[in-house]
Amino acid sequence: MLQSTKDIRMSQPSVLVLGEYPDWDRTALEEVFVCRWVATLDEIAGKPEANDIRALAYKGHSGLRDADMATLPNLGVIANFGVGYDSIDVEAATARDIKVTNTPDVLTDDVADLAVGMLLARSRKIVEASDWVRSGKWGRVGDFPLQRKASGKRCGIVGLGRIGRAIADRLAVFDMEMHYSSRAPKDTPTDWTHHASIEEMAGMVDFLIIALSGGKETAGMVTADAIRALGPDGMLINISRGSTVDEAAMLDALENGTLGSAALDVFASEPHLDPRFLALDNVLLQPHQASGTIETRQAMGQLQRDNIAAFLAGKPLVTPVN
Ligand code: 8YV
Repeated sequence: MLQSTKDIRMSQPSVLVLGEYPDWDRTALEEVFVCRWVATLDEIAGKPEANDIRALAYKGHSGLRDADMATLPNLGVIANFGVGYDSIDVEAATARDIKVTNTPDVLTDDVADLAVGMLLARSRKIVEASDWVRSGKWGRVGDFPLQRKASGKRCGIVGLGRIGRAIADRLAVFDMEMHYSSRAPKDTPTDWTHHASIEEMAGMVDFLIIALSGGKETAGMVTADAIRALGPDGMLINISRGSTVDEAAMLDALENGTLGSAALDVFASEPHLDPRFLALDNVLLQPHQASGTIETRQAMGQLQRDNIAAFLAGKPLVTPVN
């Protein structure tokens, strides 16, 4: 997919790289493009070299707004490192004739794997059980307390896109009764139940797994009512974006036991999450690491570079968003 270095390299940096990248991405970006590396856009804003930038390799969740795009007058593409592009104002990019690309598909397996891993880990308290062994309680106190079975339970997936579907396919093998919510019914096995209402579905399942994309359209979609409907025996699992849940309502419900438990990889104010989470013993907390394997992060970096290379070569983008 990548063009030859000769085709793409220019004398001035044309690719601005924003965010933290591992060595393999740094080397590969430098090999193919003439890059300028910045920690923030302020480092280049207003300088003459800002005019040379045609592509932005973007990694992060802090936000790329219209005013940020305005600092790069000749920007043509924002290549996002990630499937979710909720931190980029795509409408503003489109208005400025800037293309946005993302990294779908290559991370689906990992995100689905982690969702299933979190469900099992929280159901069987695998982390706590490990601490039981390490602390010597097994020998001193006795057997670890019994937990609830996961296989055969009822599972509701909120958002049956690529990732939601991959989670559902995995959990169907655990003999789970499968429910999903989406605007319209999807092409699924006939025994999966579609719900137009998340609240209705939440009242009928043991596990509610959020696999929505982030952004304005999905903000707060998992409401206090849905959390209440999931109930004291229910578990909420979120591998999408913290913004999709009414986080304050979830914290209240976890504190007062009206929601049984949660397993969360994402938070509204991550990485500085609400300290109330840390005081809870009915949550499994993960550091937004669902796509965090070497294989997947390498594939995401490659796809990001492929999109930039396609753009600079005037070819169709590999995974365009707008
Ligand atoms: C992050 C993600 O991109 O793909 C997404 O939408 O949330 C993650 O894979 C990853 O943390 C790199 O920033």
